Amino acid sequence: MSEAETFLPLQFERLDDDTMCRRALAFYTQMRSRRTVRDFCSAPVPRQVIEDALRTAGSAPSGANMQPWHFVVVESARIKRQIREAAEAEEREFYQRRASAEWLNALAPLGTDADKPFLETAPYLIVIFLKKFSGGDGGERLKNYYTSESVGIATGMLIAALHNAGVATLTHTPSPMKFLNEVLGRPATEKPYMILVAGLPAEGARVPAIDKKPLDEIADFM
Ligand code: IYR
Repeated sequence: MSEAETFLPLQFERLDDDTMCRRALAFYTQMRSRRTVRDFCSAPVPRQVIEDALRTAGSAPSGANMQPWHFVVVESARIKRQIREAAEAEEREFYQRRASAEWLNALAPLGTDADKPFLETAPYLIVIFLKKFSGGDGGERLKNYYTSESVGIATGMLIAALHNAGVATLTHTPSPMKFLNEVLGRPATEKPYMILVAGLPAEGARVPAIDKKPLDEIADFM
């Protein structure tokens, strides 16, 4: 049997129904308290928290287990400034020219604009790259599969892990994001997927009065 075909017994904790229900509700209660934060303070967060949250992200399922993600954690004030400058240049283009009226309308309740001070104030910018290819053992290129699904799942798990640890996040996607390859020295086979801004909210931070749809609007049972 080749190494690829080695199987091990599954480690699985069988829960009774009561425990399942209790844990599902407890997790939902915890997760629904998450809000996207746009106003960060510069208070530090232990590096260990970020490392363990990234381990959680790295445990996500992925197409053919290719794990088509790479995370660059930016703590350097100099690099954060470079990212802010490049991102704000793209955002000014977006808000002044590229965005349709319909898009700007949809964004209005969020109160966003081209100024992105959080790119410098937050202690961490976690830049997530999507890897179209993986390096094979012999230096050859291996194609990855379902990359956007895989990286989306890993990113969701990262957000949940950080929230669970008391870290606020903002999913930020300046468009286009190509500048991140250059600033962070990542190869052209990697596509910038998102900047996850992570840290603690500023004192008195406010969030838009928006809500999530109820279950009966987002799900059907047949
Ligand atoms: N990237 C821009 C615009 C933006 C777009 C969407 I869709 C949002 O949900 C939020 C913002 C910005 O960051 O301002």
